[in-house]
Amino acid sequence: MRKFKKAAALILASAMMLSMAACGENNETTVTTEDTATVTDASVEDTEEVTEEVTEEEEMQLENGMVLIDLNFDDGELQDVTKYSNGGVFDLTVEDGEMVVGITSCGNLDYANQAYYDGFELVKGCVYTFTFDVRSDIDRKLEWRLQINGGDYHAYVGEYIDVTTETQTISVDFEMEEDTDPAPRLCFNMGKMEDMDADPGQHNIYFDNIQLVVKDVSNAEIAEEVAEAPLVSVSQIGYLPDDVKTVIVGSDVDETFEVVNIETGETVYEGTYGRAFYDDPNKRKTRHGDFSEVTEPGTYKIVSSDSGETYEFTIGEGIYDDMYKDVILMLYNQRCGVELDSDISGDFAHVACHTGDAVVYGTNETKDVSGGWHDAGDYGRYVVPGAKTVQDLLIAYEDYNQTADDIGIPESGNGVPDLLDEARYELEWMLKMQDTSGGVYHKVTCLVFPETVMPEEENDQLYLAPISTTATADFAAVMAKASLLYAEYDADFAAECLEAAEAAWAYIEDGHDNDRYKNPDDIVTGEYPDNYTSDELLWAACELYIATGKAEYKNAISEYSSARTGLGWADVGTYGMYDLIKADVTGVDSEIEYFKTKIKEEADYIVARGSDDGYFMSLLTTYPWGSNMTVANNGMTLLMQYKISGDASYMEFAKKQLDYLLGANAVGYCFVTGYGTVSPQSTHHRPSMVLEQSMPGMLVGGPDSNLEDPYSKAVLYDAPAAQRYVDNAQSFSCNEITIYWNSPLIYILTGLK
Ligand code: 9MR
Ligand code: ZN
Repeated sequence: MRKFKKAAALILASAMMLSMAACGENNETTVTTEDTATVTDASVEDTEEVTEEVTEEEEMQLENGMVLIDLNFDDGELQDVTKYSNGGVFDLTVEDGEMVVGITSCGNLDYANQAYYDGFELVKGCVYTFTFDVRSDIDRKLEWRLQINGGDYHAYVGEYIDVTTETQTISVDFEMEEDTDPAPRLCFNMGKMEDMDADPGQHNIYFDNIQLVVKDVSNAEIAEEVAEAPLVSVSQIGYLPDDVKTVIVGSDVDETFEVVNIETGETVYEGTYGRAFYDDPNKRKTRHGDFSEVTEPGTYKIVSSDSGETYEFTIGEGIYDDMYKDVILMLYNQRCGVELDSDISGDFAHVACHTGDAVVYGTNETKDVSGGWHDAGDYGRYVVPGAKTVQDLLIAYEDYNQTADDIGIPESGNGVPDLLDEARYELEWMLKMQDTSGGVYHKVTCLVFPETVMPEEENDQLYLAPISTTATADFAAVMAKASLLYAEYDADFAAECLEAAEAAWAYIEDGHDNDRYKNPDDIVTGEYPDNYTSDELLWAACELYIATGKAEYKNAISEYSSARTGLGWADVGTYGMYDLIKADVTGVDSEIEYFKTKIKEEADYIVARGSDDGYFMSLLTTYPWGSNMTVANNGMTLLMQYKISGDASYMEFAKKQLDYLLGANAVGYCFVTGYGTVSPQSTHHRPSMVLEQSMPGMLVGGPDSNLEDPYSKAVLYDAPAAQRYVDNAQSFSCNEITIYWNSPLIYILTGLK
């Protein structure tokens, strides 16, 4: 099996970044310097050779005297030094070959004014010299630090220093005592220092010749060999006996495979792979092998004659049962404003959080909006993604008659299906998020993201962010739908939902169809921005028409019928179209026909594109933040099309999307925590970070080809698109979790289990 030295690759990464910075090159393409290796990014067909070159380079790369940070500002550029303010006011410029921090206000925190720099590495055991020149218009303190860029942001090294009008050269030697960090952050904190009685007012601080140099590599610890993902993959959970079963190998070697029963050691099936084809998202050749003939329940692995073997998996009925409960209980564990029961949540139990009233942003008014689910690894509660999550639960219940009342939430056994009970927890909160005008507040969060603390320890003031069209329309849609589904269990609640839905619609119709959400300057939590609102309006109109039969909603359906399809938090059109098709209401025949063609087109595209992909994905080479949601949503579209058409081939392809999420992918992960042989351990989920164990049943975001956090930028820059995934809590764009990534998984599991 192909192995590589992680540290070596990382060291080379730093060197590459340095040389790219030197030649002003931002994109990650071929870098050739005289005495370093040549690493090609495009067409890495012969990976073996490239890997060896990287390994050979390792000792040569980390050597005494190597300059990792070199900021002299001589060319008038900030050289990627970035400004970050937390309540302070300042600007960052370069004048006369120096970096000038022009401070107007020091705010309230020592990091209220911060300048930072990323893009280097600190290797365990290595000794470094950190140097810079600094002076200031006034005598004051500042703090410099080289810190972990995530979690508790602790400093590896740093100090508070007194700066004066005289230029001083600060020079510190230090050894990196902690584990190698491929993506630390250098920062200068210039906010309110402890010894400041009053804000010192306008002043400048000047920096020059900021350098980090390798001083002594003799005790540097080169990381141990790390095995890459297996080249042969299947779902790590497994297959129902009658499933179509495919093994995927990322190689073009002409080889065969055997399905081996783990208990008996016997080979129960011998197979051959199909043709090899180039798989662009993984930059290598791929082959598929079919082992559907194996139907006998048991535990197996697949051994390929040349490329190694898969992890164990099971064939049998009920293989998803435990996971199914946990992915639903994940929502229970995200409940806010209530104590979590330790019998259900185990170590993740906690007392009620976020119980204080929220301030309506820009007013003195306060409001109780307790309840609902925490969105993700942060504790914000956002209406837009909450509505998607609720809808996924509602249609999982409706489409598959999923009336299970034994999932293990506190309401289990109350005679109401658990999917409805869990969804109601969010719906009750959403009702509180509606203003008396009918409009719905976009979200409730503190001004900034919380530190790495348990939810009850986030005690800053909560704010209700302004009303938005998307929140109001999404709210109208799920409330209208809820009014139908809850009627048989609680007529009063159903009536309340419908009234709220109609009030929300009326608010939009009243000339408020233009409330495009944007974070106010001082609220920096998740934005969920979306300028395109026709799909939200279509969804609301469809659900309201189904619930009431009123002409105004029918008219709105035709007005917005050309809206985009989609099942994300931003594109929601398919929800309305699908429900309208299912409800088969009168008066909208032509729209229903048109929506059928739209959903079919979408499903056919997923199948057509996915059939040419190594892992049956339709994403080509763009894996967005939360790509696992796209995959799960594609599974939903396919299951919807199966329901509409009765054509089982769509269901078969939906199962391929599930297989990918559970291990049939190029990175070798079952993306649901706690399940499969290899699942994410280090998730960007604050309770999991505090407790140093990942809560089970969470679907992580997955590969993000756009590298949207510093950690993934540092370690994945040379990985092909579909392999830009890293199991590290600092990588919030790969390894966070959300309620609306779990919910499409709940839907497809409900349909496929
Ligand atoms: O899921 C969201 C993703 O589609 C966006 O690209 C990203 C950046 O805007 O934000 C994601 O949502 C995050 C939200 O803003 C705050 N809570 C955590 C969410 C998941 O990372
Ligand atoms: Zn909370």
